[in-house]
Amino acid sequence: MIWNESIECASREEMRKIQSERLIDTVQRVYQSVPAYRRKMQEAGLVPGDIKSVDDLVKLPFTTKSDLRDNYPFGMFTVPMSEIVRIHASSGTTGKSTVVGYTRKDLRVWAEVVSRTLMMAGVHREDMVQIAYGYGLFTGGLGMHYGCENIGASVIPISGGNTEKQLQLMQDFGTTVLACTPSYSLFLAEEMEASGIKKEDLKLRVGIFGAEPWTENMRREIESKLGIKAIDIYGLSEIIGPGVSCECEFQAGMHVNEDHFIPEIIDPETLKPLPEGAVGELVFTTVTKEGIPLIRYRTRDLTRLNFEKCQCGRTLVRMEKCKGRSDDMLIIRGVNVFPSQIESVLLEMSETAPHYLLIVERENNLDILKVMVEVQEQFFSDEIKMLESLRKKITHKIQSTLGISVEVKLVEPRTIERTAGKAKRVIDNRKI
Ligand code: DLL
Repeated sequence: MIWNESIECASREEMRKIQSERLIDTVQRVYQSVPAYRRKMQEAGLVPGDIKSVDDLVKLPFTTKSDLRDNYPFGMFTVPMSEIVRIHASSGTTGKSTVVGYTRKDLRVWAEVVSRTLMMAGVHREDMVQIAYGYGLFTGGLGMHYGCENIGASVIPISGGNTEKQLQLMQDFGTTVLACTPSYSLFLAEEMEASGIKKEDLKLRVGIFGAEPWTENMRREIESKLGIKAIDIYGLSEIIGPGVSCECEFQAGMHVNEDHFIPEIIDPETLKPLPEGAVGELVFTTVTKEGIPLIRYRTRDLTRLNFEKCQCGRTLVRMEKCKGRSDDMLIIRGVNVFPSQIESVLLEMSETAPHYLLIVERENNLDILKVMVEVQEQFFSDEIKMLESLRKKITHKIQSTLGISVEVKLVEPRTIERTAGKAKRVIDNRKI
């Protein structure tokens, strides 16, 4: 089943026409209402009239996370706050989060694109969908929620965590669709095994997994342990949240909802567009968003595009599974973490040196973040009590900045390796 056949199966010419009309309108709107965009376009010697079709997209300047930080919190919004009905946020590179706002129409578009992705995954109104993505500032929970309601499926808005209850409701309510991060689905599978629940005891059929990178090997493991079809869903808060793209039942790349979000692939070094099929950094331009439209937003995710028609009948361009990032962002238990966030916490404290090492492990399918921190000479003491209270203080500060738990280990001054070149701050031991 296809949710919106005329769009999802449109010819390339039809799609380009829709994109061009919407792009022209978006560029006009951002130029008029957002000083930051007007300035950037003026610097590039552009006026909105120069953008006549999608072919002119490449003329426009890029937008990055730092533009959002510089205009924190609402400076990139194109409408007055009275039009904004929802706010979400994700991690910024330092202390300030990346904030996005939605108008009523934006929420309708979001429900529409998530509805399409659910149908791609083979979900329908008879399904019972357990949403174990976090609800709150993170876009995962609420984003999936309204899409599910829109197609008429029954939603269990359980949010993340509380594993015992997840398993209980899965059995009692007969959950058929599980939506969560792929690593959490494996954790659930392991807990099932430990508590003697067999996959045959459940009615699970489909999993909609995203918000973090995962491999084909992980897919095979999840599919066999839970007895389901595991579907990859992609999105980012800046563009809308989940629902930017998703796999169909053929699991051969994620169909991008390109009538709303136009993708491009660029070389992250030269910033030049790459030829069709090449791997590079994914860039999106939103062409229907009202609250915070983004022009050529650099996602930092690396992938490639495939414009061939899919076996499912959809013509929406497909993006391959993400192959990594062009920056140092980590995703720990679905939460985006920038090493610079930890650095800024340490810089604020007099007891610590800004020398640290992050070690990421996956134990029982759960990500563990260990932070080794160097203590300043004058604060380093042999007294265990004092060091322990300092460790607790640092742990608390880092946890409240990142929003996830961390294990902090204090180390003696000058023990973290110094390098002449780029410091190696992260050791990621997860096999993903
Ligand atoms: O993670 C939105 C989302 C929620 C997507 C639920 C899918 C399901 P952010 O917190 O802003 O938004 O993080 C966005 O997460 O730039 C990617 O690096 C990564 N990411 C998201 N989906 C995938 C995926 C949500 N399927 C960042 N594969 C993005 C790999 C993903 N990475």
